[in-house]
Amino acid sequence: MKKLLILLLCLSLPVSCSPRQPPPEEDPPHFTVIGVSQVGSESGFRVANTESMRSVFTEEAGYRLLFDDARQKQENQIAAIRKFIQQRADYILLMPLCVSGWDSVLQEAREAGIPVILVDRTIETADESLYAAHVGADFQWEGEQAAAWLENAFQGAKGPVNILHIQGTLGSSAQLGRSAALEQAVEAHENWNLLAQLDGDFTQAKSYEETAQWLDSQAGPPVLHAVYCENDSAAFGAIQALEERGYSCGAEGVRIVSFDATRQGLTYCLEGRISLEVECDPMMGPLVEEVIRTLQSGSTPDKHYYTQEQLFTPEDLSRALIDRRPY
Ligand code: GYE
Repeated sequence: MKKLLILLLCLSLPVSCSPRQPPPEEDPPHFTVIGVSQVGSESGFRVANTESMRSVFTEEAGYRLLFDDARQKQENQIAAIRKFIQQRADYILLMPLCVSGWDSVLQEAREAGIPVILVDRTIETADESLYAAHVGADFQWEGEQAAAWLENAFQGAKGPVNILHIQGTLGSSAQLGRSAALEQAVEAHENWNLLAQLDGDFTQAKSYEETAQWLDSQAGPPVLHAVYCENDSAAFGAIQALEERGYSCGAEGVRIVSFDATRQGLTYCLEGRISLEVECDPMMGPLVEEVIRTLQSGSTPDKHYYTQEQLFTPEDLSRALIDRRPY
């Protein structure tokens, strides 16, 4: 009877009576939590930029990545940042759609003690301390390179130089810098004519639609000397609309200037259909990680880290060089 009682007691208290102790729990691994608010997936540049973040901030390297694609809407980016704050991210990476309207949500991040790093594009704010650092390209410099190339290409032109301008997402720092450089160059050249500025939104579809519509709305086919496309996707859309209407793009026809230098953009350039590619390097993951390490060590990073970029014309290119590029 006594034995039975002990047995029943053991059954009701299995843990205390169990002869084997459970293995001691290991400490949970410590991950640095990174919230990424990506603007969208509108272009080859953007897809490569996301890929670069994903390949650097891996669990093997000690990170947990919270990723949000805002589908080109600022309100989605603001909602994503608030979600990262709730999830207690250690750092927030923001690729901002446009330059304005970030102050309140960045203040919320600051109150929660989460440093925000701007990636690729930058913002305009009266309080620069709302972000820890910015990693990206100098868009005005890029635009100036393109304008200088156009100046050289049309140096001897006797008559007017007619330029069509396909802009990127209006109000983004990439658009503002690249557009400003062209506008200043147009101001500086009496014979440069800006025929129209169309909103290509950094996508091939929008650029195609806007260019086709504009061409079709003119009294006759306009004389075009150059099209300044603010990214490769815009160039693909514009070229498609132009070629469908009998224009030839290249040294003997309309000079297409483009930004990003993606593999596909450079392929068009090798074929001669894009005359100039201004590189814009999306592979910023390693540089962003350096900034995070600097912050983790308690030091203050620089405010801006600029990517190194170059120009390409058809003569600079080969298939092998294009294939070697990471994007
Ligand atoms: O040129 C374009 C993209 O912000 C630099 O955004 C970036 C631009 C890039 O979608 O392709």
